[in-house]
Amino acid sequence: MGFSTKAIHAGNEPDPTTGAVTVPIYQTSTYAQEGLGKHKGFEYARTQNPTRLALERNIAALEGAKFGYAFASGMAAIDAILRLVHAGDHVIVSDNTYGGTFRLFTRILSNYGIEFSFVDTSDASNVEAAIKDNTRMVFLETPTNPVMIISDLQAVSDVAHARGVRVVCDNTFMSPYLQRPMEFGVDIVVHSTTKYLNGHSDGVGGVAVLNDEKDAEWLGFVQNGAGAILSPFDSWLVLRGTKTLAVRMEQHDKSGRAIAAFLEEHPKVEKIYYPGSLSHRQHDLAKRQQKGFGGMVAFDVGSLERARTVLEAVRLCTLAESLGGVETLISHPATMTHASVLVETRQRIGITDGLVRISVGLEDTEDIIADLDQALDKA
Ligand code: P1T
Repeated sequence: MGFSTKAIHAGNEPDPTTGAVTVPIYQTSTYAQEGLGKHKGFEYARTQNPTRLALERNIAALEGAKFGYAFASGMAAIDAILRLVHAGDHVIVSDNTYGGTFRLFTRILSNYGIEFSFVDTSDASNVEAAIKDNTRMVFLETPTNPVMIISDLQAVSDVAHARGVRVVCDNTFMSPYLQRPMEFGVDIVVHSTTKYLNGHSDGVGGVAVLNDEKDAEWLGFVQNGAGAILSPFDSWLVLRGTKTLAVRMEQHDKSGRAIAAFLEEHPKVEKIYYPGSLSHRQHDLAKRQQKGFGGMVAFDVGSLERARTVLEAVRLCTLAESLGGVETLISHPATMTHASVLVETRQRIGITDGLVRISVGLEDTEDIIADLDQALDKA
């Protein structure tokens, strides 16, 4: 079955009571039981909800996984996944991740005896070298937010599995349409559904999918036990979003490539970060494990002053955090999404004061380019 067929039908069976072709929003907190211990598989809405279940099945199918769990945000999904490790365990993390992931690991979870090592996972031998006897997880983000560093999913999975370590991949930037990490051996895939999966900038959510039965059972237990579930309405919005994921990603990818090419030639732009560009040092790897390059582009204009000018001069692009929606968003990682990352780390990775990030939306490509062009002219 093709990707779009799955996106439209997996988990989306017509409603058994009415035949409604769209899964209804089951806005209920509980379910009537026929007798003690006699029910239809639904007891209480934190534990099970048909709309959420439909979404979990849908995204699991798109990533090629058996099990899926939807959470109240991408961060809640990542937090739940980290409940698979315990005090005294060690986790290896890509040294460039979304700032919120870095903050969760270093400011919250490290207080509970979990040890984190941030390494450059773009070279699998760095991961291999960082594995210790107590390493239980490798957490990858690829491409990374915002400087688009790629990790070789197969190579990292191979070195981790050789030592019995599970591999998690945050696939938010690509969506399962452009990259399916499990096909390269990754054990758990996580998404902020807030982004491409929802696609319309109207809901916050997260999802984790996996195949291992024991880990899945525990993740389901954590979802219910800690309770950071996705609401029925937000589940429904994401279900609606994934139906058009393929066509949206095609257009994000098409415009992303055109805008990266425009920026690369622009005299005011010192450097661009886009895996689709031939100048990206990992272009070949990106081509191997991704179906396209997507709509996230970052570029450096050399100074905070020039970045501010661009960010404040755009008219069509909206200055805002987040990404993956229909409208083009522009942001300043150093002071916005990655403000919680240590300054030294930011400098080393390339998150400079002059770095600007664009989430290329679905407006006409030439309109986005014209807007960036007039804003860059002022810088
Ligand atoms: O915002 P939330 O749904 O909790 O998702 C967190 C998250 C996780 N992983 C990646 C790769 C992300 O980019 C994010 C959120 N990112 C932004 C809000 C942003 O503007 O980059």
